Amino acid sequence: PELHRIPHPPHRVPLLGDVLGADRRRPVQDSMRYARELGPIFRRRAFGKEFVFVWGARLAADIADEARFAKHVGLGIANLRPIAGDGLFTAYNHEPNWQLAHDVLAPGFSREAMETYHGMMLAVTGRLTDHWDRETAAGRTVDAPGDMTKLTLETIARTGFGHDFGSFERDRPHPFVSAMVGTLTYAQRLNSVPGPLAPLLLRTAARRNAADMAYLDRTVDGLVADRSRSGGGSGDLLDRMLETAHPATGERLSAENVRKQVITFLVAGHETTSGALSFALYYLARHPEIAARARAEVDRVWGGTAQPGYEQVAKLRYVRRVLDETLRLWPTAPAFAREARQDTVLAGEHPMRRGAWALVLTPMLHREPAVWGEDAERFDPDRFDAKAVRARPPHTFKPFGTGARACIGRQFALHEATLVLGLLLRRYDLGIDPGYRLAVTERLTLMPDGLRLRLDRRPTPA
Ligand code: MNH
Repeated sequence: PELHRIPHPPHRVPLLGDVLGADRRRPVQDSMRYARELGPIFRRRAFGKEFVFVWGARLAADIADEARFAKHVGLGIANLRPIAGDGLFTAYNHEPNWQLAHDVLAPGFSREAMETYHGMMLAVTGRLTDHWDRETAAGRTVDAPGDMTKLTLETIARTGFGHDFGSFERDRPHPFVSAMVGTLTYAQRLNSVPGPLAPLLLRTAARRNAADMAYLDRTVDGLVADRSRSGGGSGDLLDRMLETAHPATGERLSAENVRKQVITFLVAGHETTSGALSFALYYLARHPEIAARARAEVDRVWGGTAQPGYEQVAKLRYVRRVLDETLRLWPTAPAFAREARQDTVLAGEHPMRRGAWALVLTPMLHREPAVWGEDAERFDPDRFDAKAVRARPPHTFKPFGTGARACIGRQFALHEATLVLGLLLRRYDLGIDPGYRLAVTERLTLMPDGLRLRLDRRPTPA
C-alpha cells in the first residue's frame, strides 16, 4: 500500500525500526497492542522492511476479494519453505504442484472420507480419557495443551497416514513434536532479526533448526517406507499422495513433493487444532455456566450412546458455538497474508501496486467493536447462533483464512474438536486454579501457556 497515509508507532529507531517496547517472542500479541493504538490499518517497520496490518472489517472484507487479491507467501510462512517447500500450505500460487496436490488431496476431506476417520478419532480420544482417568484417580491435574497435542497428533497420524506415534505411552512430548515446535519457533524468530545478520545472530539456533529439520525428514521417510513395504493402505491421505493420479491430467505427485506434503499435513493437521481445543477447555473451565449448557446438550443429543456416531457430532450445535467463539478470540493461526494481483486501491483508500501485500490480523478483526459490539472481549458462544451469524456482514470471521487457499482441513478440525469436547464434557467436570491468568505463547501459532485442569469424573454410559 501507499505507506505515508498509514499510521505507525510513534517512536522509530533509525535502522532498527519499531522495536521499542516490542515483544519479540509474542509478535502477534504485540501487534494486537499496536492495533488498539493505531486503528484498522497500521504498519510496523523492522530492519528496513515495512509490514502493513489490516483488521478493520471494511478493509478485511475488501482484501478477501479473490478477483483482486490472493494469498501471499511471506514472513513466517515463507520461513517454512525450507521444510515444507511447495507443499500445499507454503506453495506459491503459481507453482503447479499447488493445484495438482489440491485436486488429488481434496477428496481426502470429503464427507465419505470423514466418516471413515470418525472411528479412529473415537479410538484416539479413548486413549486420552484412559490417561486422564488415571491422572484423576491419582489426584493429579492434567496438562491440557500437552495432552491436546498428543491427541491431535495421534489423530492426524492415524487417520491420514496409518501411523502411531505412541504419544500417550510417553511422559515427554514425542521428538517429532519437539522438532516441529523447534522449526516453528525458529521460523518466527527469523522475522525479528535483520536478514543479513541472521546467520551470525542465530548460529546456534540455526544449527538446532537444521537438526530439527533432519529429524522431521527422517520421520517422514520412515512413514513412506513403511507404507511402501506394507502395500496400499485404506485410501487415506498417504495413499492419495503416493498413488492417486490427477483425475484430468493423470499427473502424480513426485517423491520429493510427497515428503513436503507429509510434513505439511502432520504439522498443519494437529498444531492449530490442539491450540483450539486447549483454549476451548480453558473457556469452559472458566465459565461453568457455559460448560453446563454444553454438557446438557451432549447428554440430551447423545443420550446413552457410549460411542456417538458420525452424524451425532454435527448435532452438537452449542458445543460447536463454543468452538467458534474460542476461534474468534484466539484464532490459533492468527494471521494470513494477501497480495494484490494487479494495481488496485484497497477499500477505495489505499493504493496498492501489483504484488504489494498486507497481513490480516485475525484476532483483532474478530474483536472489531463495530462488528462484535463493545463487549467483544467477552466470551459468549451465543454470538454464533444462527440469527446472530446472519446479521453480521460477510468476511468478519476468518479463523480458517479465505478464498482458494483457505484451510483444506476445516471440516476435519471441526469434526475432531467437536467430538472431543463432547466426549470430555460428558466425562469430566472441568476445574481450573482460580489464580490462573491466561497467557498465550506464540510459535507462529497460538497456544495457552501453563494451563492445567483439575478433573472430576462424572457417571458416563458404559
Ligand atoms: Mn489449516 C490453511 C487455520 C486445521 C491443513 N489453515 C490454513 C489457513 C488457516 C488455517 C488460517 C490459511 C493460511 C493462509 O492463508 O496463509 N487450520 C487452521 C485452523 C485449524 C486448522 C485454525 C484448526 C482449528 N489445517 C487444519 C487441519 C489440517 C489443515 C486439521 C489438515 C488435516 N490448513 C491445512 C492446509 C492448508 C491450511 C494443507 C493450506 C491450504 C492451501 O493453501 O491450499
